[in-house]
Amino acid sequence: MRPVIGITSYAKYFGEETQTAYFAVRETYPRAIAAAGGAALILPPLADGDQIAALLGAVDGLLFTGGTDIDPARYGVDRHPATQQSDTERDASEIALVHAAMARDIPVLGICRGMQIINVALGGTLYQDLAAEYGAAQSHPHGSWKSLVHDIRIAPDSRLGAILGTTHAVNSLHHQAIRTTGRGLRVVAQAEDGVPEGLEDDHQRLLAVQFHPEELYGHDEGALGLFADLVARAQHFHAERLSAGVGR
Ligand SMILES: [Mn+2]
Repeated sequence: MRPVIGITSYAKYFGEETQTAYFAVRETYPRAIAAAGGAALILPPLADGDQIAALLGAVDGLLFTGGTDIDPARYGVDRHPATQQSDTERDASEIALVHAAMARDIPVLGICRGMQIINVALGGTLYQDLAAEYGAAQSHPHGSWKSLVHDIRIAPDSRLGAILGTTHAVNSLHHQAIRTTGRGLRVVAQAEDGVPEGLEDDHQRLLAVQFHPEELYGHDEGALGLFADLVARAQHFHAERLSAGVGR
């Protein structure tokens, strides 16, 4: 049976509607999970702890998606003018989800903002704007989802390295990046200018990337491999939970 992968969504306003948001996610995320052999379940960004506990009983893995910048108050710094408007409900919900997932050893994949929220949830910090605060040598905020804008170099002893090899061409649609890493996390991939592009934990529960494999999986085996890896870890987690008699 396909493992169930919970996918984080966010409030989005469509067209003329400015009073009532929809909880939405780009279709590429659930499509990539389905293509990799999983079953996608879209989760609302509701922060309540009891709901999160119940939802995590229903999923075998979690995918933290891309989106707007995290409120810099979450990592204890003043807001830079280039930082986008915050979604404080989403921040709170996803940080609680990270903590709950880590406590339960639930397999996690983070993408773009997803990598950043994992890092911030575990006490790490971010560059709020690469151009202003890092002096990046490369253009990371590139407008096109499908363009392979820069290479990343990947640690050969990492899980990411086993999936992608030691170098991989990626798209790049971010103006923020990891500055200091959170507890138990390691940067396992960097762009040529040193900007962190991959993150893992010490226990192989958690893998995250700064680029967008969900836009590339159709023609990039490595990108599909990231979702297949999450699905495989989720399958393993599900089997372990069954054998422990916990069920869903
Ligand atoms: Mn980049």
